[in-house]
Amino acid sequence: MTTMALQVFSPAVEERVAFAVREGLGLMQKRLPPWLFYDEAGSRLFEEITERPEYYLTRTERAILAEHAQSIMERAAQGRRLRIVELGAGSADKTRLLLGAAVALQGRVVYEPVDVSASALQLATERIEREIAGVTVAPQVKDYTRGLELAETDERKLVLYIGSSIGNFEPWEAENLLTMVRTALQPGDGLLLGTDLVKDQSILLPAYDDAAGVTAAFNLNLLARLNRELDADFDLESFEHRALWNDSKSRIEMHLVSRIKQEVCFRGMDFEVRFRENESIHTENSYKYRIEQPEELLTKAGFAQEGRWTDKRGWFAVSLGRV
Ligand code: AVI
Repeated sequence: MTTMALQVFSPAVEERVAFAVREGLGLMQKRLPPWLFYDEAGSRLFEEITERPEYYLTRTERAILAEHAQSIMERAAQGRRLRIVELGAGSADKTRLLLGAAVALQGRVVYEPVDVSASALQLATERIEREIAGVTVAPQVKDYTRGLELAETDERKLVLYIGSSIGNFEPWEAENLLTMVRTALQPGDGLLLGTDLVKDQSILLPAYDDAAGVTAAFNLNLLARLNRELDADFDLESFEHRALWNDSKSRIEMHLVSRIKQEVCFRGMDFEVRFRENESIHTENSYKYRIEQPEELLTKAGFAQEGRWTDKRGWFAVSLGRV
């Protein structure tokens, strides 16, 4: 049995899922939080999304890191030895570029990925230790959104928060999260932040509604998770995936829309929910930033922006903030 399976069936996780359902599906605009996407199947589907041709984010950020990893590391280190912490490490794929650059700069590096998924961390640890000589992995199984504790070390810390995960938070939550990260750091430490930038809807929308239907499967998997974990009876065929661009909020929204009027029963928690035809559950926001906004966000959280790297098309930005 994998550690992920242990986590899914632990009472704490189940209670959190049940709480999110009761709270979110009782609202006028029904909502479910995006962390619910990431069970084992959902994490796999997300990895698949990142390989879809329409999902430009991962490719674009990877290209920025491939081109600038060395200067990013030099700028972050400023002559000191770095220790690299990554929030929400997942499969830690793009991180390898940065770790390679850190090893080239200082010979060896300690890498501390922080993630709620023990199985994802285990995979990342094995792969990185096997593939990059000079990296020592010190994984931390933790939900970083609920607090961050970092060991005091002589090294300068660089926290990686890449992949535009910050965009899945409301602006006020994003500011609180980065402020919390800053308070866990010492003066001189840094934060490397990846943010997706505003662009034409003709690019944005397909990224969240790919032709192969992987994003649709990712969204609908959330209902399959509730069926399994809370003994709900969602008929997945009677819901459809919808992605839309909310211009006034500068975000992509993902919804699950009920094709019919129906009632869904959560037998595991004595709870029922009614849906009108075309009524939606809002499952995710993905904020897209104007080029000046990452710096504003860093500043509000108490960092000074020290560097910014973008791709030629200006689709994605990687920013370095310093405490
Ligand atoms: C994890 N996060 C940055 C992704 C995004 O683009 O907002 C999640 C995602 N949702 C649909 N596709 C990818």
